[in-house]
Amino acid sequence: MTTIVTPSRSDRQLLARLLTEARDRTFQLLEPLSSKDLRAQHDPLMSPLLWDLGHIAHFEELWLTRNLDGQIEFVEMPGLYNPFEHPRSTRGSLPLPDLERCRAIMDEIRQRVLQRLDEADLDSAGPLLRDGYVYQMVLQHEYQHNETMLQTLQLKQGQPYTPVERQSPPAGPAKVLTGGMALFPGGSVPIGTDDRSAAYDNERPAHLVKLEPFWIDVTPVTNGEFVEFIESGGYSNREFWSEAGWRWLETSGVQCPKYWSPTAAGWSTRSMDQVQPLDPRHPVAHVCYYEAEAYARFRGKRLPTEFEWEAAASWEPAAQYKRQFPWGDAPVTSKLANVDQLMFGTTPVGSYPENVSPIGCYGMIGDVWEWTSSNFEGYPEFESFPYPEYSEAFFGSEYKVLRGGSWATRPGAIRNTFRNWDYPIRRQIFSGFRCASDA
Ligand code: AVJ
Ligand code: FE
Repeated sequence: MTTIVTPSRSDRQLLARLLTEARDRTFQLLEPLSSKDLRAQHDPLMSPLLWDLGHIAHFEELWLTRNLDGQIEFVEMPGLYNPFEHPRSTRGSLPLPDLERCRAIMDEIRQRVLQRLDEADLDSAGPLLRDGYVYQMVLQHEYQHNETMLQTLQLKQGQPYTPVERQSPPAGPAKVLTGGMALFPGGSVPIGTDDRSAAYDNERPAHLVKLEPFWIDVTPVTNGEFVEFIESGGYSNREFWSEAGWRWLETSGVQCPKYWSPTAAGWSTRSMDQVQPLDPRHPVAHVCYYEAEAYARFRGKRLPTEFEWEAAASWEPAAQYKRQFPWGDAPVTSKLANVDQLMFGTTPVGSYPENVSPIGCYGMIGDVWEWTSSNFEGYPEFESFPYPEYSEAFFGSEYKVLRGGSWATRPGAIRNTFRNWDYPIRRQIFSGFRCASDA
């Protein structure tokens, strides 16, 4: 007797495993927290962690049960967990169910989701189910909220957060390779993707962008390099700052990256519960767009556009081939790059020797998100799918694009074409940058 295993059968098993794995990680992150810490609004910028939890589950219910019965509108998301009804700063006063109750709701939803998955037609003609797209979307939603939760945990008031499991950095000294720049020869470069199995609507469609030759930093800007900016008066030298940047600087009074403190022995930084002397070899983190922009001017450089960033990360000019990841098409793992959260911080630049792009840029994926000079806009012929509130609602000049993922990004939510965005003043995100210049 032979058993015929259809591809969609194994796809279903894979998706079920991924859903379970995502949930396990979500709960692992929250394991060390008291019920008070789960409910607290630790910062006006962030939701209570209990809100993220309930929101993750109700988003999943909306897309993996209700939407399979007939198209819904995103605004039908239940009131408590609808992000558009409740701005983050107000979520601390919502009557959120406690962890036990929330967990029961999440388990109940998940059971129904897995039942539906058993019958789901992943070979469907419709783009929502075909190749499991909607499942990949829901998975990435949970992954992204994990990173949001880690921003909250880093901001946490009271006792600093102590993870239950922590990875140590790769052995062996990192190659010291700061300060260099790589040349991108320019030309017509494919940007974005036509993938419909996992990519978000904002990554589509693939289209050619004509680029002039440019230089781009081989590594993200390091703490050591950033200290030179501070020590040469970077935060008080008007000429390095854009008008909006200078306004931000004057109102915020900022003098260094977030989570840095001056001590008698020099700078120290905090990553979760670990306060350490500033390691000059790590990429600078928790800087806003304006700080990145000012630093670039200080060096006589500029920030790359998101297209330059993507070209430098993905394009093999000689082979005319576009890689999915800087190192090639092998999926992201925490062996290849500092991703997947469990490092709970950055690593020295160059710690992952295989994490190098065709033109020789290190660490484009992992450690820190990288600010680009681009506004978050739809690509030519952008089509909103499956709901405008993920991307389209945020298009415009208010948001800047960040690329490349951070140590807090789960591997399933990062690739060369992935676009993140935030306000240019935000610093609680795991954000750094690298510079570029015209060739
Ligand atoms: C893509 C990170 C900007 O957090 O606002 C989560 C991801 N969208 N739930 C965000 C997201 C809906 C989004 N970012
Ligand atoms: Fe969300």
